[in-house]
Amino acid sequence: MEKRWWKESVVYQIYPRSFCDSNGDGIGDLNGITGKLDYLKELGIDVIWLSPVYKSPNDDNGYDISDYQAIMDEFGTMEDFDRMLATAHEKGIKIMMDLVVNHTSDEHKWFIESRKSTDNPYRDYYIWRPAKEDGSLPNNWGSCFSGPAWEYDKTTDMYFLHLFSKKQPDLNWDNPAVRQDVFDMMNWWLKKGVDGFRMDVISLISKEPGLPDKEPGINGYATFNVSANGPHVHEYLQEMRQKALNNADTITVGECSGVTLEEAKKYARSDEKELNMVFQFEHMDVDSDEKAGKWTTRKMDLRDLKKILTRWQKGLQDIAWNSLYWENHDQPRSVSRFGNDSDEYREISAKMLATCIHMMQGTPYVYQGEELGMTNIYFDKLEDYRDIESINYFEEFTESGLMTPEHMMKCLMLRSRDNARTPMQWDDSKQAGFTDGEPWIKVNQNYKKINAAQQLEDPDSVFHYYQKLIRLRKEKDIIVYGEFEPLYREDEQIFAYTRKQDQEKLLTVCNFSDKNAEVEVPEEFKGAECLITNLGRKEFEGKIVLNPYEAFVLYYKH
Ligand code: TEU
Ligand code: CA
Repeated sequence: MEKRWWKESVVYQIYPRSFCDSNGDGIGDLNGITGKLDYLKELGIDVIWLSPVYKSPNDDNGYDISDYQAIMDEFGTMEDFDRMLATAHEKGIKIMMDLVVNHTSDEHKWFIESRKSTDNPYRDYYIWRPAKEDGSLPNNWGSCFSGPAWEYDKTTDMYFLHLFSKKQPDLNWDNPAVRQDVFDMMNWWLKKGVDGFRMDVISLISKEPGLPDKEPGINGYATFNVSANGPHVHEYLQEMRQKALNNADTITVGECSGVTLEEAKKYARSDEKELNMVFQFEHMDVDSDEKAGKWTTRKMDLRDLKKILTRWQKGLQDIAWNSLYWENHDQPRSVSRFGNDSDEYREISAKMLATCIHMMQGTPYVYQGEELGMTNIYFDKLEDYRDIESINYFEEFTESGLMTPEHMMKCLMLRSRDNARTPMQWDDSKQAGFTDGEPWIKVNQNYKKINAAQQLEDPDSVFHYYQKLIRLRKEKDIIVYGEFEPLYREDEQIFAYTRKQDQEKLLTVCNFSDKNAEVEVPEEFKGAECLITNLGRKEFEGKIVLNPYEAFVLYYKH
């Protein structure tokens, strides 16, 4: 397998609004990030994925961009950005930008022009359609944030497409001028010295010709994923590779909603004609409901999770490259979702989850606070929520009678994106050391117990466990490149697998349950060395009984 630095790296995602506020306005900012680079250096990560910092009216917290070449007022200035980039580089940390080009803000100058008249030069930068003959919407597609994906604009008596909020009109990638403008913008950032891009919903950029109606979901609209993996998406990404990405040594990951294994082999094929890797979502849907999607209180069945991750591990082996993640700014906290956030098991289960994901094949991503075992916030009042998705769906589902307010509130508590967006917990001072002012979203009240300062002091903390996993990756090539093979596929409590490469092998065993679990350590690991474990076990031979959420990794060299 080809060796690549981006395969050997660990990426850390920063959601700037919630990371660190340097000036007391309650909103995290670029200078706040610069001040915490030593913390990240200490953790040992190689690359930062920076969620959007561009100029934005913040309808969707920066994922609605009104100027790709300017910094959001609340986050600072371009000089602040340049200083952050230079300081990161001095410390050997790379910066990966969030490229949000499926859509812009409706306040972007292209859209302001586009909506003026049907013959404006920017008209075809977006997707405009008249109503159907009977006066109904152009098609039945829905927005990811509830309601239809079409917004009426009276100036030209037409609708524009928005797969996300109505302040996020979709760009028309079939227009070569759009593509060229995007590539020019990417080159401008590459010239500045950024090291790559995480590409927001890049799987959605090529829309099916004719924009046909699709199977409707629970609220009567087809999901935004109907636009995934469209007819020209690979062609456009290959063009992007040639016209922009090849101008630098980049790391790229496509956020690919609706991606299948077969499609991922095209996006992330090892011939490097498109992207280095993709974020797939199958394991994020493991606790979804067939009809209501994420808005459910369902718990996952471990066997489903194993089946999904095993399929991706084996399916991409030697063909393409995986990204590995439990969390990001769109998902609830993993320790609350896949582990156990009770006082008794929070730390142990956070370490178990970290072991499980970091020992697989692929590039691991750590989302801010995950390395502390930060938990869901479980807001129980709508007014505490800030996320457009949570607020819109609460209104739509309860007003239409699809769900009772009580049930919908329970779903939000478990699934809202705001669970991951509460401020980073730096220390036990007021507002968790995130800000001197009033934070834009409430701080989780468990910050006195769960915070970075305390964990930096404690050699057994979740932080130091992540640090060790990251260090091990630098010491043992097999953690990056070894071939994956699952064990005990039908076991309902244990996720175990091996990695093999030449004379070396690894065994990872994780108990995902709050009960003891019996496991037989394979003969071939007799006498193996333990690389890491979350409960201090010393004996690893034959039949052993694992404690709740126990995990360990054995290493053997012939
Ligand atoms: O997310 C798009 C996406 O497919 C989802 O992760 C989606 O937001 C989630 O499933 C809803 O529950 C990206 C960004 O990561 C997200 O923050 C933006 O809101 C969205 O695109 C629009 O830019
Ligand atoms: Ca600030």
